[in-house]
Amino acid sequence: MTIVAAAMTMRENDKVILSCAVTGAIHVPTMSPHLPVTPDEIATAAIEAAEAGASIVHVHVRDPETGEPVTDLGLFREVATRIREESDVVIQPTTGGAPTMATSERISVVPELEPEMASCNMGSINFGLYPALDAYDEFEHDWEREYLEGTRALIFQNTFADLETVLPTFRACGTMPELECYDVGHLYNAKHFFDRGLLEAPLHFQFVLGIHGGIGADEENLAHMIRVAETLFGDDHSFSVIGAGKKEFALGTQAVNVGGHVRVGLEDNLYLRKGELAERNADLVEKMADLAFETAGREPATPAETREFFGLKGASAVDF
Ligand code: KMH
Ligand code: ZN
Repeated sequence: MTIVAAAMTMRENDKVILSCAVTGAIHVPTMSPHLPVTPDEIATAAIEAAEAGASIVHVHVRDPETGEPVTDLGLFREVATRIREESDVVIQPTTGGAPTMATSERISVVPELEPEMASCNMGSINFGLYPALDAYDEFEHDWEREYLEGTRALIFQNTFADLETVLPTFRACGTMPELECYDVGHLYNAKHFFDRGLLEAPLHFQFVLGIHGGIGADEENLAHMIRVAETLFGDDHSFSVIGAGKKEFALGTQAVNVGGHVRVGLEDNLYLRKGELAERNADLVEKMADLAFETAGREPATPAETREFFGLKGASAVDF
């Protein structure tokens, strides 16, 4: 299938930047015994993912006892410090947190850690996790059912006003925003802020396909997002793709074949293949690295190459 007709002008990189999102806030512990929960489990998963080829690790934290997503800055620092003891991987904290958290709470990790990079969500959406309830009769922890059920009536809020506060915070901290776009309109939101000077090149997008409330995880949808980004941003941008759920590897392969980058990890997908839970985040990274090489001859970028490509301030400029 020809998925992008015109020649691409986006920023080129022969290597593929693999990100690994090791735990997130979408899945609950009942869904997989392999979901990292404690700071030690999260850090170990991140270190192993880096060893398998990820040059960025995307980090959320959870209550170590219950696995509930939290924004505890002490836990973020603990995880980051522990990763840094053993790896030079780019540590990318979330500012998406969980759809249940306030925007002001979610952004607080940026001024606290002043990381090289953090996720930045480019628009509001419904963020429905409740369909997963059908697959489970019982839950390990009391909070899980209510958490999933609550998303039926919840908006993941990232308004224009929110972004008018969030984007200057990134800039003040020297933190590069990775722009999470859950639908095509979010690219136009990014264009709006780019034109106003609140975002500056180079821009790096994470196209998130497959969230219930955002664009579906289909090849045609990804091709469309790539085309729109190309039209709006040309050589000012690069992109990576999350295929949430079972399309993780199909959409990842589509992305690498046209010069894009890929995120995998238990935040987005619990399965290594149909019916087989992934035991380690590193196994997902390894599988994607193999696919990228087999289908496009692209090797994983090292953390140093990723820092250079994005112009990140570097690990030595970060205090953890
Ligand atoms: N949870 C994903 C769908 C964030 O943490 O800021 C996207 C994400 C956003 O990782
Ligand atoms: Zn996340």
